[in-house]
Amino acid sequence: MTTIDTSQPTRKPLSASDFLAIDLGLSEDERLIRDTVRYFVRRDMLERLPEAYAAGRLPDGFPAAAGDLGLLGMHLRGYGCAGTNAVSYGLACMELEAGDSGLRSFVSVQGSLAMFAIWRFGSESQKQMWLPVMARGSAIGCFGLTEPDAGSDPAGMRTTARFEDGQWVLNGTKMWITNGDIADVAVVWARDSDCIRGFVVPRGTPGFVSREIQHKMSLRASTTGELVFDNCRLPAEALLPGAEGLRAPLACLNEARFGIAWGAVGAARACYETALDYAASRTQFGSPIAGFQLTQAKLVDMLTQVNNSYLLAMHLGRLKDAGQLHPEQVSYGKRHNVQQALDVCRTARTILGANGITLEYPVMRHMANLESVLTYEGTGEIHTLIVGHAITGIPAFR
Ligand code: TGC
Ligand code: FAD
Repeated sequence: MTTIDTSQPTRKPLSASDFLAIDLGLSEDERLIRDTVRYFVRRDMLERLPEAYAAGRLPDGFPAAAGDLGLLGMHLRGYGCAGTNAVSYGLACMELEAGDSGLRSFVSVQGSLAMFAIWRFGSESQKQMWLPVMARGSAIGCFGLTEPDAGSDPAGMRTTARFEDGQWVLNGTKMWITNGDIADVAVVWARDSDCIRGFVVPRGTPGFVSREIQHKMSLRASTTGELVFDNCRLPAEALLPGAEGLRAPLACLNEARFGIAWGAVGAARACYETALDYAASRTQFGSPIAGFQLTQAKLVDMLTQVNNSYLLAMHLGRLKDAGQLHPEQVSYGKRHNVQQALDVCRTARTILGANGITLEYPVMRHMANLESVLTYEGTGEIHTLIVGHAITGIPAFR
């Protein structure tokens, strides 16, 4: 007689989005964080994003709302930060970027770049002064590494720091700095006579001005600025005492690149889901376009790209939580997931036809955003070279 094994859990129905049921591997806490951020983005942000994008600014109130939700510096411990695991931080990035890359960018720069730099390399008094207010979103931070003539090659920076009469004197220009024009505090990297060092520069310091970069066609729901230092004098305590050499800012980039590998999955998923819905309701030649084989092939390719990228992000997150993640693996993830997301967005755009080019649907907005995401935090080419170096042992940057 055959017996039925009733101890097997009931199989969950197939999802058209999380097709591989990757979510089954989430802990209860991770799921709760994911659902909270997803709900926040859908309820409070989605409708406002096209307008904010058109106006070229972050949705009003986003920094404080992100602070209230505990998203700012959420993977850091102490000083008012939530202290979540890496997977939870990744899930939050994914849900934010399903809204807009600008939301995830804000959270990346605040938490993974500006706060992380202070948390990892700062003095106790710098941490006490800045981290709790930044975690609440009542002080905004930025991270100034790139310069007009030093982008992919930050070792070529020209901004200088001179120690004179007990003070640091900064001179130089930082370019393309997310939140640069609205930040209350800038973490700035400059070269002294020995090496590259980091400084904490409050807004309003004499000799420091910032201005917004206008007319961006990408990442418009995010503000980008230029920072100019003209004999900007800082007290000795403005130095990040633990940061010495280029490895310090690069360590911050590892954190933010990890979040981008996740965020790109969110943007891709949003475009895939939009295309799937659209294809089901749009009729041509007497049939929904979802019924055409060519459209189904596109949808299945997109589904595969979204699920494979999500699996990769999850794997990197589990490695990070186990203390096993290498920077080169982060490069692999950022490179792959951003490339795939761009491809998904472009395919989704074709399914929406002419409607795909409007702000009424999120596809073109995501596509334009991802052009910045492909370039910042290390271009696709630079991440190719980082992985190429790792597997061949031969650096090919110079
Ligand atoms: P290289 O000689 O390889 O390294 C210098 C020192 O740094 C160490 N190192 C790292 N440390 C931690 N994490 C990493 N990922 C590291 N990579 C290298 C290295 O071991 C060495 O240490 P030491 O002790 O021997 O001195 O440096 P290189 O000059 O040859 O450059 C290497 C390269 C090209 C990979 C690097 O410069 C690079 O990653 N370039 C890309 C620049 C970039 O990503 N910029 C991003 C700016 S911030 C931004 O875009 C924010 S946008 C955010 C948003 O809005 O979301
Ligand atoms: P370049 O370095 O001049 O590169 C131009 C092209 O040459 C790219 O295709 C690049 O891949 C290629 N290239 C360069 N070197 C090589 C090589 N060795 N081999 C092959 N190809 C190569 N920076 C910050 O510090 N803080 C921020 O908050 C920040 N926010 C940003 C926000 C936005 C919206 C954007 C667009 C950029 C932001 N950046 C920020 C700057 C960003 O990190 C740089 O744009 C990026 O590092 C690339 O530098 P670049 O634009 O000068 O390009």
